[in-house]
Amino acid sequence: MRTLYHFWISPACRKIRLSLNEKGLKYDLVVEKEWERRDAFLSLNPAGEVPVLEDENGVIIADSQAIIEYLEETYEETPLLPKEAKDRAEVRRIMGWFDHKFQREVTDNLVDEKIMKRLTRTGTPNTAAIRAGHHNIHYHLDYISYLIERRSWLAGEEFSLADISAASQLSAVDYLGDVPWEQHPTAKVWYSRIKSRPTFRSLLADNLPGMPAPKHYADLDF
Ligand SMILES: N[C@@H](CCC(=O)N[C@@H](CS)C(=O)NCC(=O)O)C(=O)O
Repeated sequence: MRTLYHFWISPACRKIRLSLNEKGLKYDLVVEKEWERRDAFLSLNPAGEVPVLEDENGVIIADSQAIIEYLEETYEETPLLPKEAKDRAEVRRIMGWFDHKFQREVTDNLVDEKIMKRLTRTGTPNTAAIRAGHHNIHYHLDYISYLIERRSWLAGEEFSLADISAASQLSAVDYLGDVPWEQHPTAKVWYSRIKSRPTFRSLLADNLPGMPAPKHYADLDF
């Protein structure tokens, strides 16, 4: 069986869960509290980070981008990257935007401060960081609206890994109720289209022990 070592609220892990779901690949989820630095997990990934995928052929891959490329090259039936090199480059540009820029400017400032610090008992949330996260998210939602006003999906006419990367980040912040959807109706419509995909259902069923999701989180007409 295929196994994914993950943590619920991790955008990098959500990116892999969504990609496996879109490709119709079955897998078992193992919750890995990576901060506990288990020897058995460090032997799978010396970087000590989730996600880590153990494929049914025994191949073990760490790092979400490496896993994504492996899945695209190994399971080609449902491609999540377009054919043309210029279009693939645009998908990768937008993936980078959300995996790194959005993660740094928004997710780290909100999810890490409000959830991960509590789980890992590494101090109290930094209010300046939280304020910055609330401020920065508007710029990113404006950019999503700008793209969606010109394209069907973020990187072009097809749903792709660009939408998966962005939705993985936003869904983690939405778990906190910190996405100002009302002020960004075009971005909200884009997210509701993704939220209603059957492949997204498992993410909407997440419930962190002791931190239940806000009502609208799993609501398709939020
Ligand atoms: N480059 C890695 C980073 C993933 C990552 O940041 N994972 C976080 C959880 S979201 C983690 O495991 N952090 C533990 C650590 O930094 O030690 C990837 O894309 O898979």
